[in-house]
Amino acid sequence: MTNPSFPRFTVVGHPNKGKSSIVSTLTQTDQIDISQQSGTTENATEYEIAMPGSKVVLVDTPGFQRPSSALDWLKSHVKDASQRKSAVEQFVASTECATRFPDEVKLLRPIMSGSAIIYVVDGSRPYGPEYEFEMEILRWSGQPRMAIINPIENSDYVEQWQDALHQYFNSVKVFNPITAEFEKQQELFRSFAHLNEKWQAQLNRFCDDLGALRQKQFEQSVMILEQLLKDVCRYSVSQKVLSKSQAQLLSDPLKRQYEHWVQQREQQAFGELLQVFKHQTTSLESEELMFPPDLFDTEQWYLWGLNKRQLIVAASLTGAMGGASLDIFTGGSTLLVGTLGGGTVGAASAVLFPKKIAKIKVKGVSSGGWTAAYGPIQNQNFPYVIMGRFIYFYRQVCNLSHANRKTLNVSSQDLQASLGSMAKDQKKALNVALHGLIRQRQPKNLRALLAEVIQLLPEAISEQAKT
Ligand SMILES: Nc1nc2c(ncn2[C@@H]2O[C@H](COP(=O)(O)OP(=O)(O)O)[C@@H](O)[C@H]2O)c(=O)[nH]1
Ligand SMILES: [Mg+2]
Repeated sequence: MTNPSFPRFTVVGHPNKGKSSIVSTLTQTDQIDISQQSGTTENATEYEIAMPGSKVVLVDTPGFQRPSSALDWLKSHVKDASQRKSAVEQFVASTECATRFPDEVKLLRPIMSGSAIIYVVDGSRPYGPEYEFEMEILRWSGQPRMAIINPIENSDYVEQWQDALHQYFNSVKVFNPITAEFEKQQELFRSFAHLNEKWQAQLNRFCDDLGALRQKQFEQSVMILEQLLKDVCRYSVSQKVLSKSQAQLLSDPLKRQYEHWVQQREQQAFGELLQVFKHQTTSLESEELMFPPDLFDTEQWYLWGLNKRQLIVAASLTGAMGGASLDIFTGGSTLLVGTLGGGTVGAASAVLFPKKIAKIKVKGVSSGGWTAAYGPIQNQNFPYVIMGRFIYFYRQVCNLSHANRKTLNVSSQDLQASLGSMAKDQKKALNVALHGLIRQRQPKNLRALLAEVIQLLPEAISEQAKT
């Protein structure tokens, strides 16, 4: 049994009101069964949320099944209000009740051993007197209690519920476990702190720990992206053969091998990200986690990375095209870059976007024989594409509640607008760093820049990802 001095909350209510969903979201685990099937949760189960300096326990329970008869039993065992709490204790200990009211006994047991109560209702369904039996039983327990209104389909009856619930509960909150983002979850824990004074300090500490964990998850995500970019920008594949003509034949197979590796490497990064956020059941192997558009369809790349004009502007800021060619495109003035004509864009893109992502290189080896090599990458947009796709996925993962069991996808997302909104200095620094990767350098400020870019992207992406 968990030490009762830790804050403990038992989540109770009618079946199918989202109790398990709330526990899943708050404990940040997707290992809890959630289903439309009534009776999915059969036993009271404890879930610990252990932080470096604090711990909270949530108890998921089966729903009330026979609250009206259970209340009758309780009423028949008291003479006056002073005996109510001990009647509930008797109820929990009684073998007769364990047979007649197994669900009620299971859900009341952790409450009577010292846990606070979280009562869950559905704000999209009307209030009705049938809920009063269970609320009355909970009141009899004498334990600190709050109610959560879960607006499952809509908020139509939230106000009506609030009026009723306030008569039975110290505190009433609206909370949707499927859509609640991190801040909402943290806020809910903060409101738990007011339920029981002796837990207040621990719960505040716990909320601070949650914030620290979140920050750590962010930093780990940035590191995963940084490593991904470094790896894909430096990757190349080669093979030794005997003759030049054999080497030339290797162009296609090497290219395929190269592309496959990059795709796998990207998937690996997505998998690492899911782990950081403890999404264990979201499988990367699933069909839905394919990543269209094909990474190597250059036309599609512009959707992910920068468009041609943005790349030219970025390149001109960094001198990536070399002084001479830049003069041709801009008439010698970077001020003109913003007003590039179509022809100039075309000419510049020939420099910036070699037809192939990478080139096949065939070389004679001094010790005899030939090598054919494919890679590393040459296309300037490549790191932007990798970055854009990763951030899109990151946004979904970090905002995905653990009760939300939908399959994640990466769909075509226009990142141009958001990258375009970066300050000029930032844009330039980022481009220098990414260009450095292509030139096989190790830019020192890359991680800091990526952290800025990840934070900069608009909420629009997470909004879109929610639906
Ligand atoms: N759309 C939506 N569905 C929800 C929400 N909360 C729960 N559900 C769904 O309602 C069903 C019952 O949820 P569950 O957590 O198992 O309820 P419990 O029986 O009270 O534990 C599941 O299919 C959930 O996916 C919510 O806030 N929004
Ligand atoms: Mg359940």
